[in-house]
Amino acid sequence: DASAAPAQVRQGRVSPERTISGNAVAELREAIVAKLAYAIGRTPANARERDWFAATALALRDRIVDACMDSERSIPNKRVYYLSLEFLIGRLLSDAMNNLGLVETTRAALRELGVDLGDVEAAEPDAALGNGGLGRLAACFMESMASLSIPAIGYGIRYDHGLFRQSLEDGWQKEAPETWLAEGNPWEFVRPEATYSVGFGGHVTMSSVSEGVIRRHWHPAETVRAVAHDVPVVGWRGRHVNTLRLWKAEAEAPVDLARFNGGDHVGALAGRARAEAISRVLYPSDSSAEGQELRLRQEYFFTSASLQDLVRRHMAERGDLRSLADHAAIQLNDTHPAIAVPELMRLLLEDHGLNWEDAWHITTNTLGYTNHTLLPEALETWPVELMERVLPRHMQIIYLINWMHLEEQGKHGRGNAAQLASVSLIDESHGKRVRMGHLAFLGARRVNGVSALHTDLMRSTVFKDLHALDTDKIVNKTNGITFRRWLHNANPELTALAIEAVGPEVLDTPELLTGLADVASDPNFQSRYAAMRRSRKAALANVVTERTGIAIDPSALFDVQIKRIHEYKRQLLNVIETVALYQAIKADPKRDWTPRVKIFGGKAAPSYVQAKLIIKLACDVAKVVNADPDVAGRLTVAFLPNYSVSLAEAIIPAADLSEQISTAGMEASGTGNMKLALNGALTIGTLDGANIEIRDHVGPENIFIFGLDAAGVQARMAEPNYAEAAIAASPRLKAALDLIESGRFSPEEPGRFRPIVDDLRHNDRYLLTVDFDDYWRAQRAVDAAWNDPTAWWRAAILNTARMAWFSSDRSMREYAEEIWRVRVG
Ligand code: B1H
Repeated sequence: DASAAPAQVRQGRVSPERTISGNAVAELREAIVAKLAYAIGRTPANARERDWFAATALALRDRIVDACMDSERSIPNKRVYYLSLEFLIGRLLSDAMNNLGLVETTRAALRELGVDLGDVEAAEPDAALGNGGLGRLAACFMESMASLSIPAIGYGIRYDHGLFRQSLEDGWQKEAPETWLAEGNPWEFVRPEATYSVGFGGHVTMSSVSEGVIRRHWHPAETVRAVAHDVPVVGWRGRHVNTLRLWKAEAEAPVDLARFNGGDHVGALAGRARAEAISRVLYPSDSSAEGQELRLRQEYFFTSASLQDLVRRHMAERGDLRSLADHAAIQLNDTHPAIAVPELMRLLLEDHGLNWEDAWHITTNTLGYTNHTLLPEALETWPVELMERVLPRHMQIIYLINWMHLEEQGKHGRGNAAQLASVSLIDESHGKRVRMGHLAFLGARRVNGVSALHTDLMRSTVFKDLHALDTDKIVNKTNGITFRRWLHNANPELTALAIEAVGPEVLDTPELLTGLADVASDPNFQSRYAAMRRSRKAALANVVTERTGIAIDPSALFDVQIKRIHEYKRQLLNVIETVALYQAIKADPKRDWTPRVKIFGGKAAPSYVQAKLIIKLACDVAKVVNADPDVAGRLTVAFLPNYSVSLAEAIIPAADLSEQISTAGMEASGTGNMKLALNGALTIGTLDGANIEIRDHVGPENIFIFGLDAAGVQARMAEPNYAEAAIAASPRLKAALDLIESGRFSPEEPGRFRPIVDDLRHNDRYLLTVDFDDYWRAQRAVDAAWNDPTAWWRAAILNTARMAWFSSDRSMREYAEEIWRVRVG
């Protein structure tokens, strides 16, 4: 009910602007029209939405540049360098407007031109330079560092093609290239003066400098140019601006003139294609390591360019690399930039003439490493043979680091073969491979996990023996999310309610959200909170119908699972529960079933056959369920194609129930869980990753926990035939599996889902069968809770009230203090 909503809501967004001045509106309007004319070459009469977007972005970028000049007036004492192969930043316009306090000014300026701000925002392509949580975390951290005035530069790759576009053709995932740069990028500045050469291949020679000192020199066979493209990141209230510096790969020479003149006109371009391939496309796998040479080239390319850039900056500012650790903190986002360890050593040893001890001291006091997963298939290792061919000098340095590291073990009496094998940088169990996690661990001063449970598991499993060598090294830094995007921008109505209840200071101090607890039982506040949700659900229902043709009822419970499709995340558990619920409703159609809409969204890695089959199953189940009059109005299923950051912004405020149902011990943290709980969805989840900390904050009575915990999972996995036993003990599960196996959902191909059911019966690595009954129980508890609206909305409001700790501002303060030792603000 919009009439109950406060003024800001009807305008669509909250911003820190107290008043909009007519002058400011006129100025911005003129600026936009000028950009449209002189930067884009259009008139208001013939401009498309995309042109208005570009003109608006360029006009706002000018304001950011003004703020930037202020940020850069003095040299900061210490900078953070955040190296990440992924930055899943999504759209930037609403971030920029909101943080500059120019939302309403921009809206008014465009309105005077007859243009709707919402349409302009929708014309911005998502910058999908990441796969999922890891890349989105990097984007949230960049925004928080800018908002906290932590001087920082993010370094990554400017992929021509970000994460693929997903379509569903008869329920099968199809991938198409993503083309976010097709019409240019108005946010970026090309910096040709910041260009570096990055070498590959070749050989290493030696020379003796003076008595006893041998120096080694790398002669790469090939070099590629890395050209900086800067995207400004403006913080809250425009107080500070940082830079996201993305590298584009270019050939040293556009054509091979010798070959060209020899008549080989096509061959003359081969080198260029090979060089430019490095920044062509994002690898689309999430939580599994891609062992291809091009991937290694990407990793080294952006790491080397970034280190060269920061070393050059340090030399210009300080003149002596010995003080690097005092003025630079380099954070490695997972092992993807772990080659930074030998690369920084190489730069210090070869380009700057330091000795080994000094270089190692500087390296290990400058680097930090964040681990994001313990799944074996995601732990990066590179064959020694490949490393020797692509990065021969780095391989030598890695061997030397390893030699010294293992000698040290011997000195401390930890010399037994098994211990040495487990801490060695080289895994010799299936061909020689370099363990990038171990390399990053040794090279870093601090190593962190991303939730309390995950950090404990790092200490007790994958890094157990390394941890024993230095028990202070591993620390926990639970992930966070930026509230500016995931609450204020994505859910202006909820933000307006919060402002009304606890005051506008909540925009700066999320801890004030706890004040909502006082009104959690207030019927008036509850009804407005419910009205907020209802309007978001109506909006999402339109999106679902537009994109899938499926009609959904906004008064039903919206049950949402949005994330990459992966077996450990157990979308299949949710689908099987859907099938069981379908059977239960059909068996007893007269009962007052709680109306539910199950919404799925997420991409599968293109080569992940089983994950794609799970998508197909969800779509086939949806087709049968949605067409069955027996369940109409009680159960509807929709798979929304092409899940993305901007789609998440539409789904999250509309969710009643958040599915966080990974096998305990496998989801390092999760961050979608935080976004949904902050927006007042109740969580149904396992004791995994940050779910545990979410439960601790919102209270066990305001979350639905089920299933084995991580220790229980470990124990059960050791038992023989646990899946068989679980299925035999659960008639409901058995019936659901039998129905799927019978071909009921795939009559045109009855055996289609055999591989899924067979795997569950005989393998079930993710203990879906074991957790099924308790999941069913928890889902029925959700049904019952939904039927008590007063209790439901109270729990939802308490979720919003108690999620403040999950702000990425808190995460960044913790990193700043305990890992980077850099001042905030
Ligand atoms: C996470 C990845 C990841 N963990 C390999 N690991 C990749 C691994 O392209 N690759 O090779 C890409 C991504 N991503 C996620 O990080 C965790 O699964 C989440 O639980 C966590 O919330 C997120 C941020 O820490």
